[in-house]
Amino acid sequence: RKIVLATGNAGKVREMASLLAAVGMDVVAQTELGVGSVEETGLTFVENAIIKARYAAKITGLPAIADDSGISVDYLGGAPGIYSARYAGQDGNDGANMAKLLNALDGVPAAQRQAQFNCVLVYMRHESDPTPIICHGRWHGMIAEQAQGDGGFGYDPVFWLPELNKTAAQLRPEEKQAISHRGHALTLLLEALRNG
Ligand code: ITT
Repeated sequence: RKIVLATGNAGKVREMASLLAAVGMDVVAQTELGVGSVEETGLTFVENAIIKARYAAKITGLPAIADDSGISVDYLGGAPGIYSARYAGQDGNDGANMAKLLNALDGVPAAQRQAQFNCVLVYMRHESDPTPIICHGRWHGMIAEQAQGDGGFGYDPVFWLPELNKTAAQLRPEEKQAISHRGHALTLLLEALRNG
């Protein structure tokens, strides 16, 4: 049975679809089924992921997996967090978002540039599933002084990994998957689906 990936973000689809297909899941992106975006009115990653999964399940009649994620910067009190996609305006422009973030940290020393990515994945069997599966992954790093690398998506070029001396955008897809917030959340989700 098909499962709809409840995201309009091509980067997320790339990172999730192949792994899910590899374990035999028949996944299809919501855009291929004509599902548009829904307003994310929640105050947490969990609430927004549920809103998106529920909406896609309702429109398609299929089980749905949604991803709500973002980057939280210590120096900014956790911003942009759930507002990461809209940090520099409604259109979710990666370049503008990164430019705004680098600007907000201009002159801030390395020791105060800690950040983390969070990813919440929600699996809903149907629109009114009362017990959605909720998985959370986290990834610690720092905000780079400038963007580097062209892999990944979103904020990856400014997410600096001191122990690897690289940004997330300088990792190969399988390297990112092994350590990222989304990779961790996906591992947990697959485990939960296997057990239940
Ligand atoms: P959907 O809601 O359709 O899934 P979206 O891009 O609007 O797409 P979010 O509301 O969850 O998704 O926003 C996620 C934000 O966090 C967005 O700015 C992404 O670029 C960023 N982000 C999430 N995971 C990331 C990753 O692995 N690398 C870089 N940036 C990431």
